[in-house]
Amino acid sequence: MAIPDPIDTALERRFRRAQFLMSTPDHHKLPPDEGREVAFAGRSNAGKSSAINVICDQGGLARTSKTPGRTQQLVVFGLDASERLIDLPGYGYAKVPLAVKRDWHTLIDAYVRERQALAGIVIVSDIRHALTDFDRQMLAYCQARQLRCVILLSKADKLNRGPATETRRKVLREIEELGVPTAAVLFSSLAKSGVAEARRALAALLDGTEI
Ligand SMILES: Nc1nc2c(ncn2[C@@H]2O[C@H](COP(=O)(O)OP(=O)(O)OP(=O)(O)O)[C@@H](O)[C@H]2O)c(=O)[nH]1
Ligand SMILES: [Mg+2]
Repeated sequence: MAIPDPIDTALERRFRRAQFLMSTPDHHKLPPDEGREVAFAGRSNAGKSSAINVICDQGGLARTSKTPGRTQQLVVFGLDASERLIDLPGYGYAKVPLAVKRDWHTLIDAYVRERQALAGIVIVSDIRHALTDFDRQMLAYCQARQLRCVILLSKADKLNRGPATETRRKVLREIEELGVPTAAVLFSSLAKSGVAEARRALAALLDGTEI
């Protein structure tokens, strides 16, 4: 068996500490806007909540569901007193009433535009559909706010290695022109692949180190 890298072991410990803090439909009710946080954004059903659970090695931490539209508020997990992960509602879910969809979009937009503690965005994008127009919109926000970004190409278990690697290359090529510092990770919550790489990229967002 391979000996785990000490950096990865330390990061596993860091993310395992995640605890549910609160959820709110109002970004003004979040914990005080200080410290650092990283938010998980992406299309409904892309696998945001599942990714948080695998990265934090806690099956039931964030609620997941087969049907899109599970996460409906800003859900906050604390890693320690000054570091948080935020699970955002999914974008683009067709089946909720238009008024509700508008509320979610307004919530996400306001949070991403105003939150000072936001240290970076994780865009979770189903590798079979990456990038979506929503993902591009999030990247535009990152560009406007000079936020760094990690793209988790999720459900990588659904593609063979070759096409998965090609998608990653294509995504990075597209983003290059935006000038947003970005990492792209082939990730599967199901197969638990890309987890150590995802933790390293997230830690870099939180720590302000190179991604
Ligand atoms: N095959 C496969 N399925 C996955 C993976 N990650 C998530 N899923 C499935 O995709 C569905 C949606 O997962 P969630 O984590 O709830 O997705 P979400 O992005 O949080 O969805 P919303 O909260 O509705 O926006 C669930 O049925 C998961 O089991 C993965 O890596 N591989
Ligand atoms: Mg969710």
